[in-house]
Parts: sequence; structure tokens; C-alpha cells
Amino acid sequence: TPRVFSGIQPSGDLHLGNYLGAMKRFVDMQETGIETVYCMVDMHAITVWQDPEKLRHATRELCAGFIAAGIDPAKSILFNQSQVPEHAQLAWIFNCVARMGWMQRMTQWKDKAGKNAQNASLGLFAYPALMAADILVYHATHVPVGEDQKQHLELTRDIATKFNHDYGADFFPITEPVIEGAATRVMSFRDGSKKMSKSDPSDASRINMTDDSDTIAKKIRKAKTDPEGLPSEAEGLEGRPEARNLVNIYAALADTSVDAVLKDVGGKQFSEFKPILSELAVEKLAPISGEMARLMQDTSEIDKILDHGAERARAIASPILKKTYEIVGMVGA
Ligand code: AQP
Repeated sequence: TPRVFSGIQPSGDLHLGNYLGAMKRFVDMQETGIETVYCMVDMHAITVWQDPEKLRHATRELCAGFIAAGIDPAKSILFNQSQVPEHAQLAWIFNCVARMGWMQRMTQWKDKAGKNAQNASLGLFAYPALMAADILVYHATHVPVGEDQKQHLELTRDIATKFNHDYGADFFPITEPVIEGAATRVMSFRDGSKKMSKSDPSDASRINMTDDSDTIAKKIRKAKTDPEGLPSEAEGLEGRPEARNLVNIYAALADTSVDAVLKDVGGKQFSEFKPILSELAVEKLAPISGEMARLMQDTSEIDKILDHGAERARAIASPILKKTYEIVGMVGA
């Protein structure tokens, strides 16, 4: 039976890339009626040091973000990773299945550890094994993510395949990544070759889901572009990453295709297009940030939602972990 799983790190402010590449897609999947399981991955967040108070706040705010964006805790299972210990337990098994060489090839590891890999946390190195556990502890079949997570999902498939092979068990499914839509890789507003990211030191490089309307408009107005106008066909965006990015964002926000957008705005200058994009962005994002702020007024309600979600998640994860222990040969499982 199909089951969807995905997660987001509470490691900073949610941004437009997280929203268009991940969260908006999560809502679409919830509406198909397939079982959907969505997680705040706080254990992933601490692979780089987080201030404890900020982590608590960011986890609750992320939960508010999920709900404000349209995740219904009655339809989807919505929870916080560390409240379901089965993730960490299965991750240990996967640490013993995955190979050092696999991890060393991960571009996210290489980017984040940089030249100072000796000083990176062991958790950062093992990150993809925990991610595989997040997914496979639910026997999830489909994982909606942004383009940047493709390599980690291939590793999840490798771990499932090797586990099944090593233990002669046809147990873990080979998960399908779902990387779809016009905004699978939203780029920085300052540099069209870098993805929009929470950890970019420049706040002007991204739109945060908590930005007010004026800030959104200002960031779009200042977004880097080239001097040419907009083409009327997608081919005209070749070699123009900044232009492509803004058109992709428009298409994703409007739930339409790049071709359809260019049919409307082809021939316009950016000075004309940017206000149109701002208006759409504010129209779509302002209700979400407003609802997030409202939900954050009563965090006890959020904590209740997370407790309930964790209970539902454990009901699925616990028997799958038990069976895994049995397959591996652990006594008492
Ligand atoms: N720029 C992006 N475009 C499209 N999708 C994106 N995602 C992240 N950035 C973009 C998708 O958002 C989901 C959650 O990401 P995450 O918070 O778990 O981790 P991340 O990819 O590490 O996010 P950031 O913002 O880039 O954080 P830092 O800067 O800490 O690394 C994933 O599905 C991801 O694909």
C-alpha cells in the first residue's frame, strides 16, 4: 500500500524554497487521500549545533507552518522526530548497513563539512542513514522532496536494497522520490547558481514565510536579474538562472506551468514583472504567515497536536522496528 513520508528541519525560518519545493507538495499529496506522514526532523537539525531555546521555538513554529500551509493533523500524521524513538533505533541498524564510502560521496556532506570535515559532527556524516530510517520505519513508498534531496533518496534505496540482500529478507520497500512541479529548486535571490537556503547568511537571498508584505515586495524588487526582458518561450530562459528562478516561482505559486506564465508575461521587462510577482507572492504567503502567528499564540495546542501525532506515528513505526530487530537477530524482539 502506498504511504507518503517527508520531513523538514526546524533549523531556522521556513523559506519560499521549503514551501514550494516541499510543503505545498505535501498538501497536494494529503489531498489525494493517500496516507501521509510528515515530520519535523529535530534530530537532523542538531547535526549542527542549535541553541536549545531556538530549537524548541523553531520546532513549534514549523508545526504551525505545516498547519497554516494546509496540513490537517486529522488527515496527515504530523509529529516531531525525537518523540518517536524508533527513528533513532532504526538509524543505528542502518549505520551498520551503510558504508563509509557511500556517505563520503554525498554532496550535502561535502558542502556542509567543507574543508574542515575532521571537525564536523559524526551526526552530520551519518545524516543520510537517519533520513533512510525516517522513511523506512514507515515503509514509506513515496517521498516528496526538493531536487537537493535526490542523492539522499538514492542512498535510502541503496540501504533498503543492501539490508534486504544481507538478511535475505524482502522487507524494506524501494522508495520513489517525488520531485515534481515548477519549483523543485528555488534559487537564491542574490546568486542564481545557489539554492535558496536557511543557512545563507544573507536574509535578502530568500523569502522567509514569516516576512511581512513589504519585506516580500522589497526582496523581490531587489532580486538579481539580467538586463533582458522576459522571453515568450521557455527556451529563452536558457543560461539565465535568475530569470528562470523568478518565472519558476511565479508558476509554482500560481499552480501553472512555465509556458503558461511566459505566454502572459513574455516581452515584459523585469521592472514590470517583479510587481506582478510580488502581488502574487503576498496574496499566497500572507495568509500563511498570519495563520502561523495566530497558531503560535497558544503553543500548548501545538504541543497537543505533536503528542497526538507522535502516538499515531509510533503505532506504525513500532511493529516495523520490532520486525527489523527480529530479522537482524536481536533477542527479545
Ligand atoms: N531552495 C529549495 N528549493 C526547493 N526545495 C527546497 N528544499 C530546501 N531548499 C529548497 C526542500 O525543503 C525540504 C526541507 O528541507 P530541510 O529544511 O530539511 O533541509 P535543507 O534542504 O537543508 O533546507 P535548507 O533551507 O537548505 O537548510 P540548510 O541551509 O540548513 O541546509 C526538503 O524537501 C528540501 O528538498
